[in-house]
Amino acid sequence: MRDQAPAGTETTHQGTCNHDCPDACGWLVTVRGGEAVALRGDPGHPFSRGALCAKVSHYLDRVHHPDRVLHPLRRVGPKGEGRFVRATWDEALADIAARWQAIIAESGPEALLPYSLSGNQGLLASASLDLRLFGSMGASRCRRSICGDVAAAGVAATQGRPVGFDPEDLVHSRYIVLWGTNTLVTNAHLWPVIAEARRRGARLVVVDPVRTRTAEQADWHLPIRPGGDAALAMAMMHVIVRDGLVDRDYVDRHAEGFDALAARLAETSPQAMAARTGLPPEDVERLAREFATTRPAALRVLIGPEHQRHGAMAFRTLACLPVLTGAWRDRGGGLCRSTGAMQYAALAHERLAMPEVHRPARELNMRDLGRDLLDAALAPPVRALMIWNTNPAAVVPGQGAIRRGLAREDLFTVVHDLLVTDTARYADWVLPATSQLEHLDLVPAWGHLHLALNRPATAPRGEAVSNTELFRRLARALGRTAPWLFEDDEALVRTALGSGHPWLAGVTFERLAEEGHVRLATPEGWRPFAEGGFPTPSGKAQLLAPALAELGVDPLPVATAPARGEGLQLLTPKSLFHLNASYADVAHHREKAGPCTITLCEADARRRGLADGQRVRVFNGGGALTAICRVSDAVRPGVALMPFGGTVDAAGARVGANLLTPTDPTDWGEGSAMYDAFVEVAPAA
Ligand SMILES: Nc1nc2c(c(=O)[nH]1)N[C@H]1C(S)=C(S)[C@@H](COP(=O)(O)OP(=O)(O)OC[C@H]3O[C@@H](n4cnc5c(=O)[nH]c(N)nc54)[C@H](O)[C@@H]3O)O[C@H]1N2
Ligand SMILES: Nc1nc2c(c(=O)[nH]1)N[C@H]1C(S)=C(S)[C@@H](COP(=O)(O)OP(=O)(O)OC[C@H]3O[C@@H](n4cnc5c(=O)[nH]c(N)nc54)[C@H](O)[C@@H]3O)O[C@H]1N2
Ligand SMILES: [Mo]
Repeated sequence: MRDQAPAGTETTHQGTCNHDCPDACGWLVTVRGGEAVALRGDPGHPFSRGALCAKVSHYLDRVHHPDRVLHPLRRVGPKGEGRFVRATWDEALADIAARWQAIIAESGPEALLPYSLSGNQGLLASASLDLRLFGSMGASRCRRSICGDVAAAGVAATQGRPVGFDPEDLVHSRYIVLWGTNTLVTNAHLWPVIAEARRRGARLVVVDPVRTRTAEQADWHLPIRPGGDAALAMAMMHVIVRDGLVDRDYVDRHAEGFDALAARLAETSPQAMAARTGLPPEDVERLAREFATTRPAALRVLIGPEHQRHGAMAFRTLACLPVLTGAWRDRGGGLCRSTGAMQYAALAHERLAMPEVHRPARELNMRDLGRDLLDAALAPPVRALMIWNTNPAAVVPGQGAIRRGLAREDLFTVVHDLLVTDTARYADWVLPATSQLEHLDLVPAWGHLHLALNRPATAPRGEAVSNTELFRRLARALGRTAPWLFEDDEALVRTALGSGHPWLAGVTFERLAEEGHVRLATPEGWRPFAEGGFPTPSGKAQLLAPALAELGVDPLPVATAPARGEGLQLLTPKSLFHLNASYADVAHHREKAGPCTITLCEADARRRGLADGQRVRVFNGGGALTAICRVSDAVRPGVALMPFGGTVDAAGARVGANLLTPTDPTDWGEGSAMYDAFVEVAPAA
């Protein structure tokens, strides 16, 4: 550790990015005199190979941010204003414990809502002592629903578990469809793998309503109508069945429900689906034939289409495609998605969570935070909120209601973060969190199979503490004594590694400390479903999924209709210079990201009398904000694009895209149909 190094000595430390991103990149940080002075990509990291993204290459600006929270802060001004004074940890912990205990005595433990997502996706930081502490208190549970749940639920309906093949195996693919994922922006370190596949002859297709940076680079872009994904997959399957391109041997042995599906597909020709897909039938014919006849053929997805009302059906239906064509037989063929489920399967995450000590408690969906905070009839009401690893005032749909809820005078809110976020501005207490340079953690990636150990490179700045240290301190302040609430970080890592899972064979704390990262030991040339073996009750892929009927969902895939609404459908996907709502607070980043924009096609702009560069008012029932209008054929008619992540609008008001997103649920999977937003755009007054 640099603390032991003589003054003036420069040391280099290996670490891993823990932002909520598939890439989980390796970095090297140079430390001089106890201060991190330079951070660069680790050329030895097998996936990120020395490259960092536009955000993390400036990570030290977050570490040394002039507004970094370095001490506990107690609110002095009104909620939302963001005025605080410094306090000690003892004062903060004593007050928090006393307030929680009083609330629990009056209203029961469910009146406390611990609320978190994966802002730090380290295993310790996101799913360890927090679950033990709040689970054993009987506090309300937070359903982390707004990222990936819907995609996973949809894929699992077809495959049993939402696993795909190793993304690095895309190098073997000869046909790659990036289906609703903007790889160059959201998963940039996969690009070299795709580029290598193309050098070896692969064709790259993008299915996205927007001509994204990724679509610009593809061989072929299909600008699908938002929400048209299930219809497109059904139309493709129609062609595949009609033209005899089904792998009958694979389907007969490894799938159930083919005849029922084939009967339904009679109705879903590319022509019949054209209004739903928004695509010319001849393009769909060609896509279907190319996908079915090129080997290996891969569908690459992350989450884009899940934020539509039929998001789960979209993923369920497109997971049927590689079953019909037998694409799973090939290395680099099948469905390629989040590797999170694989990493978690290998790690003893249940032993970190200790479900056996949890008391029964209600679950509140994070998507519904605004509604729940404002619901007087909720029994018990949410009276205390503990928030870490997320910034709901910026990232959760229905920003207006969330802020009204957070402003409730009778709500006691504690936020643990590195900066005073939009959410922290409403807190009674803001507690200082460590940066990724300052804590120990195990980082399971969801975009590749390398597991990393992140060791602290510097001491925590100020009085910052890691998430696990926060929960140990809270447990102590609450008078708890059970030893499992105080397990130290290294012991937690060792516990997580102790699953006995074959993919972790030979992986010890010592080895990880030495090497920094290891690849999960999946079998060489692993093809998850080459020989079937789907983890469903029958062991077969479920083209017909009886379990869905129990959820009130059609057990067969359905070519669901896109959402309809007044005005333009507003898509608010990820942007290059933001990591969700992080980095909006770093000044030069804000400049690079530029002001809040909304992009419309020429016809939609003309109809509203709008010109490129003009200041416009964007509004719907959720509220109104100011943006700069961009006119471009990169978006389809009827669609408006406002990248998500900024925390102020073009007039400087503290609002973002989620002011305009609805809180509607998805079909199943309990997620958020946040891209089913409809807005009007008019010249700004
Ligand atoms: N730079 C950057 N990288 C990030 C993040 C970030 O904020 N910034 N966030 C990280 C996180 S948390 C996640 S979950 C991943 C997400 O990674 P992705 O899933 O790749 O990203 P999204 O931007 O959510 O959506 C991808 C694409 O879906 C398209 N889309 C929207 N609706 C539809 C539809 O109905 N059908 C189809 N086919 N496409 C549709 C959008 O236009 C968008 O281009 O990115 C991670 N990486
Ligand atoms: N309109 C719209 N809304 C969206 C999306 C979209 O595409 N469009 N995407 C959705 C998706 S996929 C996601 S994942 C969510 C992301 O939503 P969030 O997870 O809330 O997004 P981040 O900005 O990554 O916020 C994480 C917060 O955690 C803090 N943090 C980082 N490390 C630590 C730590 O070690 N300890 C503590 N205590 N705090 C830490 C960061 O400083 C930051 O404030 O947003 C969702 N919302
Ligand atoms: Mo996400």
